[in-house]
Amino acid sequence: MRLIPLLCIPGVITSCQVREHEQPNIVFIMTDDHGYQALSAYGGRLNTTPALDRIAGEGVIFRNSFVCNSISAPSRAALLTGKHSHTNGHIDNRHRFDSSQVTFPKLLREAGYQTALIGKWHLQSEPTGFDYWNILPGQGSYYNPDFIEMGRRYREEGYATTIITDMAIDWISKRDKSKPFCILVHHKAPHRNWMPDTIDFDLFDDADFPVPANFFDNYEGRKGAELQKMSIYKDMRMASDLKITGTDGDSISQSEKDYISYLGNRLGQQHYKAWQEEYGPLSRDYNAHPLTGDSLAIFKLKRYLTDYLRTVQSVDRNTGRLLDFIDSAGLRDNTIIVYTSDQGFFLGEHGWFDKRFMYEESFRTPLLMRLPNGYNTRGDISEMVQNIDLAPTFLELAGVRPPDEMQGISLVPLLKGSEVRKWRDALYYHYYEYPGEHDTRPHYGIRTERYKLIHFYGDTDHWELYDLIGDPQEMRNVIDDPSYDMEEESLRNRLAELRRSYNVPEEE
Ligand code: SGN
Ligand code: CA
Repeated sequence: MRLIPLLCIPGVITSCQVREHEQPNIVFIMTDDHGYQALSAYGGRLNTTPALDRIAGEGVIFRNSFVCNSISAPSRAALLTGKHSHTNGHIDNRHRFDSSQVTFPKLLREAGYQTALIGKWHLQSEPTGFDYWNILPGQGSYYNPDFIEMGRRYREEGYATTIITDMAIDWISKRDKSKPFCILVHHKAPHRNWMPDTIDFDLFDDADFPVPANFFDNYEGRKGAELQKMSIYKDMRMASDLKITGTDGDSISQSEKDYISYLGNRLGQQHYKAWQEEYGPLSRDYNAHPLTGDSLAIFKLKRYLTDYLRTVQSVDRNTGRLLDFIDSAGLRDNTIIVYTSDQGFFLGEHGWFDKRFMYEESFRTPLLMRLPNGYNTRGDISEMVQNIDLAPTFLELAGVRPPDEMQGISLVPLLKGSEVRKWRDALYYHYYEYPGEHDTRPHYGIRTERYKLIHFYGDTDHWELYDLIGDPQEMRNVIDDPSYDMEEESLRNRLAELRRSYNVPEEE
């Protein structure tokens, strides 16, 4: 454990062991596309995640945690910089991160931390601010993934989630023990195309997943929701997404050809055999009794959830392994464990997969923390927090004053259990990527505890207003309902104010 030297007066070393004077280690675990609905601590009924629940059970669970732009690279840039997308410049997945920017790993390093990044990065430019980095190129592969270790590209045998966890444990074991450390353990899972570890093939075989009440949503009165291509029924691919091959008969689609050749190149003999044994019979059964209409939609939903949740179980098991290692290495008391995802995900709500929207399932993201000694809070934290808050939080924990230019708010007062009289009462959100995969239209908006106002633009120009108390699933756009006129006006003003306070350019 390292103490901030200025606060240590020789001879009174015990006074330095007061919580505020320690620099805790930081283990920042992040997954890619893990919706809170698939994490049992959030009350989901789809699966059980004992290790992730353990973080919440021994620490805190943020019940109202959100992102500022629900897509991978922008979310990662916001996390590193503590800034909204328009400020850090990384507005969509196509950009290259300006790595000369101030980020929390750089500042931690200056404050004496040893820093490491392992796993998904997705920012195109090389990582900066890390003593050690080993990243998946682009989206990375589930099986036998390529890695780029400090500039050297090579292939690692095995399953990505397990490999990334092994690497994290290895780095922590071999670190310079005279310094505090911060490690980013960033998984690929459970990102599309949801390829489970072969050891998880028996999971969820007999599961009877509930079909979300709005699975057959017709998007009436919600143009933003109507304009997309992320329908499980229409847009999910039988072969690469659902692993059901041969449905095109003799005229095999290019997408199925690509999937088969990907498997051949990536899986290696042993995994390929297990893969065929798992999905061969499923494909044969399906082709013997092909489905159409609603039955096909529900078949696709269940097939999707089965593989998605299997990849989540591997994350859970590996996180358990990492937690056990941290505890057995004697690091428990002076280490903060943070678990989050780069954004939420649709698991059949509105008939969808993917994210991008400011609607609840993708706007929210799980956030769990197990706290080091001296931080007394346990259980639920209900304040609205956002991914831009993590950078200032990590800095304050390390005794570093977050730079004024960071737009997030440190969560430390919430973690200390101090009475927080005034917390933010509104969140700003902005999604930009268009045209792009899934066709989600660009939009920005404001969310308060009760309401959400969204402006969709681009080749559309319309507003949506939701009253989340009576309509948590966002099925009724009340923008034209006169009984909401007053709320609408006040939300429009508040949104304009928020945009001014975050210096959003007028034209965006
Ligand atoms: C891939 C996926 C998309 C997904 C994006 C962005 N298609 O392109 O479904 O929205 O990644 O995801 S796939 O067929 O190639 O799997 S993100 O999390 O990296 O932003
Ligand atoms: Ca993602």
